[in-house]
Amino acid sequence: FKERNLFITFVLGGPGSGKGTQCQKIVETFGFKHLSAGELLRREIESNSEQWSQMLNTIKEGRIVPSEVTVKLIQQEMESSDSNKFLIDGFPRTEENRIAFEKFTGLEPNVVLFFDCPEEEMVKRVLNRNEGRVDDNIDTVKKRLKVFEILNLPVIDYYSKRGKLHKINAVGTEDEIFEKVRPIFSACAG
Ligand code: UP5
Ligand code: MG
Repeated sequence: FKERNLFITFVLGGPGSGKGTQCQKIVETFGFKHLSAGELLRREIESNSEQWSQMLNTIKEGRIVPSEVTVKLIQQEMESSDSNKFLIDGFPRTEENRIAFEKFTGLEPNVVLFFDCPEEEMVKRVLNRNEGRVDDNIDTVKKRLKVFEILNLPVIDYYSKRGKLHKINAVGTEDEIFEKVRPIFSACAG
């Protein structure tokens, strides 16, 4: 990895804050490789891997899958990609995730985005999504919000203190929000 001179962006925010939506726009405009940790886990469950039933339960409960599982999936994707610019969406969820990623990959993010969205708006978006996700129901959303607040906010705080955090108000249309994202990458990853 070290020799590849990678540019890594972590994309954080609560459930339904628009991480996936904005990542798609960043990919179209700046040509990053998008890796959604949640998507990788859902794909792993569908492929009937050894731990699929445990992972499915964890996601239904809105809890966090063990770091070694997620980090391994992300690392494999990065190794098999020829891109140098990665958007890692929805990871790290916990301080433990963050430390495991640093330890196993030897990498740190260049930039961290945080889509800051009010809870009512996040709930509304998730419940409207209708893509058949097992965790898009009111009970699980409430749990996901709690887990976000307790476990992910400390990670966000960590990157804020290190001067890597870009906090973006995630209320508005998708295009309005992207106009706040664009300058971050125009400046550093053009
Ligand atoms: N939408 C988007 N932008 C909008 C806007 N500006 N105005 C109005 N609507 C907007 O958006 C959500 C919905 O809102 C969509 O319908 C969209 O069209 C609309 P989306 O871009 O999908 O939001 P996103 O932040 O990506 O929401 P998501 O639900 O994917 O976030 P989560 O963080 O909850 O889900 P994720 O897939 O990352 O994780 C799922 C679960 O996997 C976790 O709860 C956890 O159990 C597990 N997980 C781990 O254990 N470890 C990990 O490292 C990652 C995940
Ligand atoms: Mg998503």
